[in-house]
Amino acid sequence: MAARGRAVTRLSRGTLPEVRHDRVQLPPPPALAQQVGILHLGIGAFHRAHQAVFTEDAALASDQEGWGICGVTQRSAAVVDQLRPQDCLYAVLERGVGDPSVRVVGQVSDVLFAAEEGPRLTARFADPAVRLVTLTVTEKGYRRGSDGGLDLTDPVVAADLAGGARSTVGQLVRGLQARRAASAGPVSVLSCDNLTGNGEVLRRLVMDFCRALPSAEGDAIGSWVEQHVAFPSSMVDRIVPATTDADRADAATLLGVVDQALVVAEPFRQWVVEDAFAAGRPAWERAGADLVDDVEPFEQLKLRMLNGTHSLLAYLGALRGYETIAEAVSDAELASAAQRLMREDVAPTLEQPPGLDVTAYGETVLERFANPALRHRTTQVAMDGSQKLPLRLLTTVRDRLAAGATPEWASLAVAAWMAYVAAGRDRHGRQLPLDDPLADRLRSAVGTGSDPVAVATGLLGVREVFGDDLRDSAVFRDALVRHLKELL
Ligand code: CS2
Repeated sequence: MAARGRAVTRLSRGTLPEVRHDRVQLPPPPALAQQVGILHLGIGAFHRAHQAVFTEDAALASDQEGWGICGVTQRSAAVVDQLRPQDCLYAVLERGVGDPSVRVVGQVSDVLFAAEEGPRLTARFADPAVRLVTLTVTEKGYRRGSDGGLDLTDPVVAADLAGGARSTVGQLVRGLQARRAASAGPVSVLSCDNLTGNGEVLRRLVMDFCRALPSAEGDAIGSWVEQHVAFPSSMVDRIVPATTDADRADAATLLGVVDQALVVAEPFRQWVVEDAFAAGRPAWERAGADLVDDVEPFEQLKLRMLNGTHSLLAYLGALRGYETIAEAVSDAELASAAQRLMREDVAPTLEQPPGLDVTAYGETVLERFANPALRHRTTQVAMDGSQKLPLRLLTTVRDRLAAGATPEWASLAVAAWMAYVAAGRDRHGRQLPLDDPLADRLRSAVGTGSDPVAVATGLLGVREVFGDDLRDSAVFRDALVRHLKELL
């Protein structure tokens, strides 16, 4: 491959000597991560920039072998093509204030494409050395119905119940069945997605799947899961925008070699994990993670303050024609809306997490959003609104309504999502992508998209998003219509 007129080698174990040792943090020797102890479902950019980094730092700090990661990609073989030729090495390009920095991570030691390598996946589940299954499959990957349980009407789930293993929960249960058959021992399943009570949620989905199997089969695996599988909760935080060609070019200059599996991230990272594992865990506390008894206050704080505000800025920002979150938050009106959402709507609903100041947390969030070097696109955060809003904004709306208050700013955020769906264009007439598993339903719910009352009523009728309670709340509807009149 040629770049800037010179031959450029691709990153791999064999080419590590060509990496610029003076300015790049190199991975530990391969022995540290050779033995796979973690099976990770959903090896996208987020996992590589977050849990893999914590795990490598923990292994290094405690000189602990046996927690190498086997990454599973669910939907596309592209990740395998990026990682396999590089011996699963990749770099994390950190963009903060000042010059970017780069490190090469070696904690991932295997990667597989679930759709084409089913037997290898099963073998990993059945391997006693694997003691932890971690997940980043995004909100929609859980395939929950409107009651929060597994959506048994989902065709992929139905196919999995008939013997397949394509959905995340189907894959998990089929894998756990193989583990049981192999007597491979207890295991922990750790969700690292932005869901409230993600451990409990996942346990419920797994049990729902077991119960929907033919009864003898379902009983057998269901009671095995109850006895042998732990589902700790965790709160994950690091802003990881989609990698661009410009990022890859910058990283190549810093590294001296080309990395096709590069990920980009902000310097900040946080991981709060419920310390309730069935078969051990890496010494993540040695890498700066917080191992606690109860994750819930941290999850609420993060989802409502950070993710809720992120969505507000994404929809309002995209409508105003801003390409990035940093541009959106540099607009004084939007920054003020973000602040007021956190202060006036979210903060009163929060339980104070131990050792954390909610106001200071909010300020840090806005500083992180203002990082111009990240170039996190508004339309990326705007994706999958139907899946994200209930968790990050509608929880706040419900709590405020129950307290007899009008959630003005949370309603503005929801109205901005509605306007984004209904208008489909920013104020310069440029098209806004509607990337959402419910896209067709949402489009038909908004009608012509220009009448605020019709837009609010149509979208409030999407039960998976709003339930019956919010559809029927006059206070919420009035607030939405008021904001939509401005926005549309
Ligand atoms: C963002 C999150 O895309 C989104 O919905 O709000 O991915 C956010 O960047 C992370 O949760 C930060 O930890």
